[in-house]
Amino acid sequence: MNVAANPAPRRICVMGLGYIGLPTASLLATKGFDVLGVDVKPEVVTTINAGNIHIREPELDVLVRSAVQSGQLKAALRPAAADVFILAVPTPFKDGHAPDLTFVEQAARAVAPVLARGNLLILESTSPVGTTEKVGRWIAEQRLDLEPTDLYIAHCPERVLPGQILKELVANDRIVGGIDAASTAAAGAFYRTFISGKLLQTDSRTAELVKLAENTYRDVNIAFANELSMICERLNIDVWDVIHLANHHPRVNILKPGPGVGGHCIAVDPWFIVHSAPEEAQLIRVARGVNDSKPKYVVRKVREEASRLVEPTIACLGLAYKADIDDLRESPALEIAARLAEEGVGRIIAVEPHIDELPKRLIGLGVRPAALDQALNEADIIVLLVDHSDFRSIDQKRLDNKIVLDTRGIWR
Ligand code: SAJ
Repeated sequence: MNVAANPAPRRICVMGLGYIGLPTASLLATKGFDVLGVDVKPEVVTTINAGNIHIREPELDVLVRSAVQSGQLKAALRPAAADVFILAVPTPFKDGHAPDLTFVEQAARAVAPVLARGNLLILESTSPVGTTEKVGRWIAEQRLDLEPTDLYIAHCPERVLPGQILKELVANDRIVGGIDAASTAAAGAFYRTFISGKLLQTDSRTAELVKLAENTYRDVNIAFANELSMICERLNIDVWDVIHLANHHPRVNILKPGPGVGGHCIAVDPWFIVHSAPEEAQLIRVARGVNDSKPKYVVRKVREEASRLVEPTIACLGLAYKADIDDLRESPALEIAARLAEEGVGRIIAVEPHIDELPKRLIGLGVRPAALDQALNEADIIVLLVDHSDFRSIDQKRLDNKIVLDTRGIWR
């Protein structure tokens, strides 16, 4: 029998104050919980304790400021005793696309000394199947004084879309899977206190695979769209017409092609499935390959156009991994701009309205930052890489007499 869970948890400790941890910590703080947010980076802790934020996400600044001002949210470098612990740390991959669980292990081992009987520990990080059970084992190694049934351990994968995090944090349905039935119930009861979506209960291994399956489904669908775009190019057919018309079928929903798939989730998570079932995960691996090859394909297209001009100026519009955000992680747009510069395809200028400074890698390659207006004036070739709102709304007459490669289909 499990030791009784705290029926009214009050103190929450959130490990990791990134795109998931910070919104979660500040939301819980504004719901009246006493929240300690923990991050390994001192500058992140200082920024948050001053009521500021280190990432951009709509309305997050207001939420964090009010959470900190009310005294309900504090940031620190180390965890402290609490009723509920949430691990929201990155789960990247290492060489060979093998999952890197270093941050999860470090977070689990960091909380182990402060855990007490009846505590609930939730892993929100997207993780390979079996990770939640591993968290339990890492803690057991350090806390020989605790029985397995003294703690409640569950996976509740984050599912929020960057750009809409605060809305989706509350509104999305959540999957909760414990390492045993009591853990599932305890985690479910906790989330019910602050989400309005449905709570769907299962075990931890199923919850882990559900999350991976969601992102992989999207990756495979986008790979299909990307492959279709290359087929259309060969057949001289407009891919956007094909997808628009096909999607009028009641059971067809093809996603959009683009310059490739970026971000820290969709381009990463399918590898966790491939790594755990390499022989079976054939389609998933090929889809990853298709999406990863798209930036090179775009570079080749730009090179073909550039070869017809003498020293062309090429404007790359957008560097973020998707529209209306500042996140450059795994961004295909960034990769394309860098490759164009590396290969000396032309004089490269880059427009990214959501960042203040170009990444060092691009500066080192001689890429110059530009405002949109300036880029539209100076460029011979315009490569639209991100469908930011600022780019959608330009007067299309500005594109006359330019060579335009619109990888997102926004100017059709
Ligand atoms: N993309 C396309 N075509 C499309 C849709 C997206 O090329 O039709 C590209 C985007 O431009 C971007 C990449 O795919 O480069 C990923 O963008 P996204 O908006 O599909 O997803 P993320 O990575 O921002 O967030 C995803 C979401 N997962 C699903 O929609 C199934 C989100 O709900 C997850 O919480 C998040 O991953 C995560 O953290 O796992």
